[in-house]
Amino acid sequence: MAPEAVQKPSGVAAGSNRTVAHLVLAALKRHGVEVLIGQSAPTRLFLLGPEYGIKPVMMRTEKAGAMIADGYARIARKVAVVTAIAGPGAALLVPGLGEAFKASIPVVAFVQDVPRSQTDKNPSQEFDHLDLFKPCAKFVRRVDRADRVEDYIDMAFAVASSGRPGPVVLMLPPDLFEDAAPPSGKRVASLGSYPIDRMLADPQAIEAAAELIASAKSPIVVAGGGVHVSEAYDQLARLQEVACLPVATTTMGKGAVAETHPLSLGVVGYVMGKRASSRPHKPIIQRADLVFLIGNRTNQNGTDGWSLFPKDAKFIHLDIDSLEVGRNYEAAVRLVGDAKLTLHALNTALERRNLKTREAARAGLEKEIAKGREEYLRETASVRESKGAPIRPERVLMEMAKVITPETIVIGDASYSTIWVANYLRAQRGGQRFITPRGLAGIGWGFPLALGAKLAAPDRPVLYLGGDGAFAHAWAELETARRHGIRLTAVILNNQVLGYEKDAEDVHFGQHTDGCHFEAVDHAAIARACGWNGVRIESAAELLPALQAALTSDRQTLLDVVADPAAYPPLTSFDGKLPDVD
Ligand SMILES: Cc1ncc(C[n+]2csc(CCOP(=O)(O)OP(=O)(O)O)c2C)c(N)n1
Ligand SMILES: [Mg+2]
Repeated sequence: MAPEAVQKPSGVAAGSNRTVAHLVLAALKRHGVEVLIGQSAPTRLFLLGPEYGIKPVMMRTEKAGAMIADGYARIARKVAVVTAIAGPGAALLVPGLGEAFKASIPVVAFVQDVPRSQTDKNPSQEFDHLDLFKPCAKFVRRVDRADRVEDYIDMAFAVASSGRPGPVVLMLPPDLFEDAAPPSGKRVASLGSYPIDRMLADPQAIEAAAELIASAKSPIVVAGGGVHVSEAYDQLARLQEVACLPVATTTMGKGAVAETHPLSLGVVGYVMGKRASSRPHKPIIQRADLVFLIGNRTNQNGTDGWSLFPKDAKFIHLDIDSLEVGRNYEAAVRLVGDAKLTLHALNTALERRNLKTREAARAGLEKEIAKGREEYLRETASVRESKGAPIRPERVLMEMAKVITPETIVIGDASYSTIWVANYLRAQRGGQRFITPRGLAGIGWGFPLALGAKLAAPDRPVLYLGGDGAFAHAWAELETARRHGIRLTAVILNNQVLGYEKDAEDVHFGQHTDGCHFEAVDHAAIARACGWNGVRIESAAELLPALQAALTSDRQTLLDVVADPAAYPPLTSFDGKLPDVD
């Protein structure tokens, strides 16, 4: 659609709320919004945004825009706002909002709809947005009355940031922004940080959970992404200490607890094949008589195809979404509520109990876990220290492990990068962030997520790891990073193949399609063409100095690592089905 054919209002002072555009921006400011991620539409918002202290971040593709917003929301702990033009721009928001929806991340999307007078006349780029966004938003509305705009913006922020957070879409016609604003509303609440409306689970159920934990023989905790959303780190760490509980996480939950804690098991699920960091701990899971699921939607990956837990184990399930509680494993105790609040109450209930059984089990468990960790280090030594070329991804991860600090935000793109990160990097504290797009698990989500994360935390190092297939979905945003001074480091595992896809085809069909192999691509040259520092890495010895230089440089740096196409990470489902490549 052509830019809005309307006159720019002149002489409108910020805060005067003269037009609906002013009203919208004042409401966003009230909700603590600092950046507006989009590509010029709705134009009036971007033109006036800076007057309200709201910085426009203009990306190259709307597809990336929704993902940048997602990454921003995850790290800023704020509702992120992304915008798009009707039709094609709106359609490109769907993939990113889909990830945010499934990963429970609050994003509000403003879609510039067709002008009110043209509705249903076949105007340019008209599209059924209400249906388009249905599966990827908690709430979708078209707003066409100036006197309801503030109400709808507040509804959007409240819905996005409360309960199970997620995306909301508001469609706003361009002519509405030019309407005179009604007198400033009475709304004063700031709803832009999440979660709002924390809810405590039923106190009786909390007591029942404490009783089960205190009397269990071999209880375990499996924490999911909900712990990050709720920021329940201190409470989970306390639970681990007080009840001497072994704590594992899903890939999405990685970093929910310190993986260096003597009772931490690392990431479990589909990532427990040969050489996996949690594989030696499998007996602890297999003998569990009680599994405590926290912020965990018991999906296929997190449960290794629903095969991970013993059939006769009991479950306590804590989640903000009652649909998830008991979805796949009937819960002996249902805890529907916020993880932080509910764990706090549960810890208090546990502290009042006799925990002798748990305390007696601690030393043995710690010894068993320490032995398992040694086994992992022994089993992976040859690949972690490999000097071969093309370079083993495990070696790349070992060098990354040397440069990351508890403050570094690591983004592992979908495909093998997620699994390398899950297995070869360790959270040194609860709350350390390893973001992997596990909602939809789409390749190419990672680079824009990393841009959003860095936008939210300019002072923290951000390190992106992605495959060459994944990165091809996102090259265009190299320029966005440069233009906005978003300084991050990207590491591309350039194995010239859709690795996971090829290996999965080999496992399932005994052969693979031609589409899995690419021509050689020089990503360092692409990066340089966009003003980045692009470095090609062909030998393992170059990795560490290049990573150190990248992380201390003032410039965005991309390391194009020529990686071994035969290497594959420890996927449980590939065990024994692919050639061993030691
Ligand atoms: C958008 C999207 N398309 C297809 C897939 C299926 N898929 C999963 S992994 C993968 C291969 C990714 O290859 P690459 O990014 O090069 O990573 P590698 O496995 O080689 O490390 C594909 C195509 C997907 N997850 N997302
Ligand atoms: Mg690849």
